[in-house]
Amino acid sequence: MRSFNTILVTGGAGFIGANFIHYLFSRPDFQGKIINLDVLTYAGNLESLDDIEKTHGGKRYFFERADICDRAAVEAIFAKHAPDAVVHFAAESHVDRSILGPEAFVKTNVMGTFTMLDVARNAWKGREDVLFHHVSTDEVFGSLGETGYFTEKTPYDPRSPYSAAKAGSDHLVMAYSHTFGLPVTLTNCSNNYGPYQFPEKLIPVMILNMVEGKPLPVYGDGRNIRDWLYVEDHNSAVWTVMTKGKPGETYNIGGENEWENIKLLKELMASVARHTGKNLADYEKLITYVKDRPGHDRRYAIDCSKLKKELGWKQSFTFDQGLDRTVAWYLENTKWIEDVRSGAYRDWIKKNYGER
Ligand code: NAD
Ligand code: TDX
Repeated sequence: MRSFNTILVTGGAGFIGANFIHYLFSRPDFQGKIINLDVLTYAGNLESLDDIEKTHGGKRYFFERADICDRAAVEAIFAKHAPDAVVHFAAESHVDRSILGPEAFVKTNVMGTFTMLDVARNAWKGREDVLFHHVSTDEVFGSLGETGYFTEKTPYDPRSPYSAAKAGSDHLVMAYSHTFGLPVTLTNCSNNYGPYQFPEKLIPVMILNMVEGKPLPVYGDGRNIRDWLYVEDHNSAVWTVMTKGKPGETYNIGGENEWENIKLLKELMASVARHTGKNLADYEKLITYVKDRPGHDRRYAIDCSKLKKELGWKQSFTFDQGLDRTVAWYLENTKWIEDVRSGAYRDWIKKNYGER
């Protein structure tokens, strides 16, 4: 089992990264330091880590504002903190935004990943007691029909600018392993949900629109299928692969929990209704079918048996438990929601870190 002294987490102010930092600090077997490298795009929010900053700031937790495409800045962070592991979450992550403006996706996901890899290779100079873990998505495998699953051997077939740029980053990671011997692990995960997810993704959009009595926009016929995983289960899988995975290998992570969007929405309505005490009918009347997402992948489903069999990981949260926690979190954390939506938080960033 590998252990690490100093872990450089990129994108730690985003949804999964912030949950990962909370998760690591809750683990008794991790006593090292975490460096959070994040440029704070619209999707990055340091409020998600206020409690961590208070408890561990300046001792075991350090924030560094930098762009992963900025080689000099990344080199300086490596020189200052000497990490022995990188967990690379930073990315542009929203498919709809990649359709509206693909360039940022190519820059951050491809060039940014290249920069992280190349700086790590130069800083680590052939060391074997280090690890670069790359966090990727099931979307690189394309779209499934009614049957079948993505395995680690499924050929890549990305179909949106987001998934194409993530596929590019995955190829670079494996190339750095094969060509330069950089110790890497790579995971491809299905759709995550949970606290701190930016309200542009399906589940938070729908929860907040229900509470505010706004239309619930269902793309196309609502019958696209996603495999949903509670974010803490994703992070326990990432940690399992980092500590026990074989360098140079890829592992699929999934919830084994497929839902048609429209059916998922009905589950979510029931959960929100339980929390708010409102009638289900009040939410059902908000369902609004809208124009489909261009190139909308029909079905994703992950076979994660390699991770389960070889490394002994399993999911800990049922879908009911995960949804219940997520709904409760969005109903309670109104300040976080107001701040990420209003731009008040962006003003705070400008004041403290300057214009970027
Ligand atoms: P997110 O959009 O919530 O967060 C991304 C974070 O990266 C933000 O804090 C942002 O400020 C930071 N960032 C963006 N560009 C940067 C740059 N150039 N330099 C430094 N920091 C930058 O994303 P997320 O949903 O937390 O996803 C994290 C990772 O997991 C991504 O690589 C994504 O592809 C992958 N993933 C996500 C899901 C999902 O369902 N959300 C599923 C599988 C894989
Ligand atoms: O308002 C909506 N209405 C709707 O019907 C939104 C935001 C989405 N949808 C549909 C599109 C998808 O079929 O819901 C499904 C989920 O959509 P998203 O939340 O945008 O996620 P998806 O496109 O599946 O991608 C997510 O999972 C894989 C993450 O955003 C990616 O970062 C991750 O790699």
